[in-house]
Amino acid sequence: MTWNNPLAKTLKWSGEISNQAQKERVAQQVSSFVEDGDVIGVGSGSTAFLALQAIAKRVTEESLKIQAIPTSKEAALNCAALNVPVTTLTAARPRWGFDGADEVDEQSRLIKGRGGALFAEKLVIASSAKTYILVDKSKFVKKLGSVFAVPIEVDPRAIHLVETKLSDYFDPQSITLRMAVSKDGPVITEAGNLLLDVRFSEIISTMEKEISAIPGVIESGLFFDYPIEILSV
Ligand code: ABF
Repeated sequence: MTWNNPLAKTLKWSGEISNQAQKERVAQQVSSFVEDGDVIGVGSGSTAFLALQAIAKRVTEESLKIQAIPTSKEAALNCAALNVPVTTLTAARPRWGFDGADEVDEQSRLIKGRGGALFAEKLVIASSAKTYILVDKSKFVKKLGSVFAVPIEVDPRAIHLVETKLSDYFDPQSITLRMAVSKDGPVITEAGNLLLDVRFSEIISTMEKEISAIPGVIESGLFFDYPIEILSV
């Protein structure tokens, strides 16, 4: 019996993709790295979405066997829609992976997490031997935090504690609880947590570790010391 994948027709990026031509070029580039038998970490965001499509095309055309480890439910659904088999970090270690970013500085330090999937993104990046960070030119900044706030995922029970500690330790310019687009309530992450978007006057190299050490912080969107390679046009 033929199985018509019911998800295939759901494959569409919600909204407009900024700098799409540049993102498609890096997506094409990363798709050439796929080898038969690969286990690949699949990031979130529109650039990763384009890369996944380019990879799925090669997989179909060349009958490659790969497994994906998605970093969000959305990425998992896209894998399903493209007939890319998925596995988990408990079952396999990614040989490599790909993901996007919001900001990249001159030392290849990143801010990630605009889509709210930073926790899984960090787990997959930290578990992979290498992750290609796919960025268009708009993502490069001289000073980290120039455009985006730093997202911090927080257990709801610790929201006051974390806000207090962040204010005591770093004197941030602003701390905002991320709200749903409908404004009806806060964004709840896939792991059931809240997100704080924090603007700092300066982001220093010890900050990722210091923020993670606050009880109740799940992860921050600072990605400082991981085996990554920036891929841009
Ligand atoms: C994910 O998608 C996030 O960590 C980052 O915030 C975002 C980048 O989105 P896009 O590729 O759509 O610019 O990688």
